[in-house]
Amino acid sequence: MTLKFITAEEAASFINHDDTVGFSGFTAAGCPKVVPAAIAKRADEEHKKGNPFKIGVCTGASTGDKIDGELSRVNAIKFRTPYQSNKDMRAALNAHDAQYFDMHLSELAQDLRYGFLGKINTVIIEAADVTEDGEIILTSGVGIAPTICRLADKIIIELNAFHPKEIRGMHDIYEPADPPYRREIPIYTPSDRIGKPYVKVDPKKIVGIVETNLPNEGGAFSPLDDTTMAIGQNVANFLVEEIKSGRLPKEFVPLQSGVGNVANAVLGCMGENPDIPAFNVYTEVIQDAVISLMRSGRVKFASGCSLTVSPEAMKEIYSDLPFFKDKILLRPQEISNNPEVARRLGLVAINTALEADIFGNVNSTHVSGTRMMNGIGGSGDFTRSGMLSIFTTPSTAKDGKISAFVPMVSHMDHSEHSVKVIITEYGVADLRGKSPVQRARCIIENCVHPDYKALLTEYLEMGIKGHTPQNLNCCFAFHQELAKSGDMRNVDWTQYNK
Ligand code: 0RQ
Repeated sequence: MTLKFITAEEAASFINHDDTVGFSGFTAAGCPKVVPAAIAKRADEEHKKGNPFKIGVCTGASTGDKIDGELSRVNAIKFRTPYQSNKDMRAALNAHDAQYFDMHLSELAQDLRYGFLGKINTVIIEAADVTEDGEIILTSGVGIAPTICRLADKIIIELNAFHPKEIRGMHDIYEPADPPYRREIPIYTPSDRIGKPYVKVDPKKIVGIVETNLPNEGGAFSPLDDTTMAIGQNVANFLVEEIKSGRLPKEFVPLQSGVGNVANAVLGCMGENPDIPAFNVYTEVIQDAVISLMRSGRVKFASGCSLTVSPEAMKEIYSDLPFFKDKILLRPQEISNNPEVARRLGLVAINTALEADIFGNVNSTHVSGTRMMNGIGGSGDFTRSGMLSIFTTPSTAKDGKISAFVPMVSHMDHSEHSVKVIITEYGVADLRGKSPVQRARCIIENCVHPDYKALLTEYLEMGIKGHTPQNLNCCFAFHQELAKSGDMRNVDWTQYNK
């Protein structure tokens, strides 16, 4: 079958109002770029003519600005799942212009197959290569691409020459069967290859190919500050002690680490620590630190869902593919984040909290309980299933006006039953085996900023009876005070405990 080349505008004409569109990619890595922009233009034109034009958007995780940014700025998103981190998308969903379903990333592909989220009409897939018999070589992110390619009626390919065809071999495409036929996922070490290097589709479904030559969106990391470095070092030192005491095996276990500056710094600090053996990574986003640690031999292998790296790191990988290709596997998020595999491999899972309460519950998503920040992403997949689940956070935000530790989280993503360790720039709270009151004392002593220690100790000592001494009159006083005076440090318990 001869494949047909079309323009981005022609591709956009296949998308109709009310469609659900699936996009390849995971973070900005592997996302299509020119067709989404053409859809946004089309939506804008339809709106100006007085016609409705809004679509559902399903992709692996967050996207580049070309999808979430451009589409939400023209109010063209009806429904969005499973994760986002774009400021305009965030504004749209907090204003209810778009309905957002914040979900565990490992579950999306199967929920689509089960039919829980309705039909996917068309998919737009960024590819490094495509053959006439329907073999698609993905680029730097896999996400849900294999599943949505199978489920959709129409496939549009963005063939992006920025990604070399020689990337073939870096992907491991595998889709489990659905119950009652599902078997174990046969991954026993992070480097186990279980699938194919390509996504195979019926070529008749490919309605057109749009040629591009564009790098991934998304930028470099901020320079490391003292707080980030201190958190990174506290994590590395804690893990060394865990190995020395025999609670972690001396060969170590694979590591999962979340996205962002803190996660990147943690990996960097672990790589530099001579008491931590060279390690494997089994994670969702492979960040810059992993690439430099591969060069120095400190990271042996990385399995992930995307190469969420700076443009410089991407260039380095593509200029030396023979070195990196046998050290990296990119898998669908159903596999990279799979709870069965995370539990089997015994991951150390390190993710970031927005806030935590003194009893060990973690909020990763909602500012002051109401405003969505990004979403739970993969943090729940790994926290619940890893061998050792760690949350990191700076002890304060906004110049100290916000404490990361509050009496009760204003929204809960990870409960006290899953959170094992919390680490800030001040130290480590090891919550394993502790009662709620013991956990609170441990967090206040080791993690809380000095400005908030007395306030939180007073809260704990109010004389409330019960296993978890939560004072229902004033458990949200920190948040109320922030709304009232703009500074949680101004809390006066007598004003709230009435
Ligand atoms: O605000 O952007 O205005 O400066 O929140 O905070 O400290 O820069 O941390 O960028 O690592 O984000 C939890 C959001 C942390 C992220 C979260 C303000 C703070 C700053 C960002 P500014 P930092 P990060 C892998 C795993 C959930 C998903 C996940 C996240 C901004 O890590 O989305 O883990 N995690 N996925 O000032 C009000 C508070 C605040 C606060 C911080 N308590 N109240 N604002 N801020 N604490 C990724 C994937 O799944 C793909």
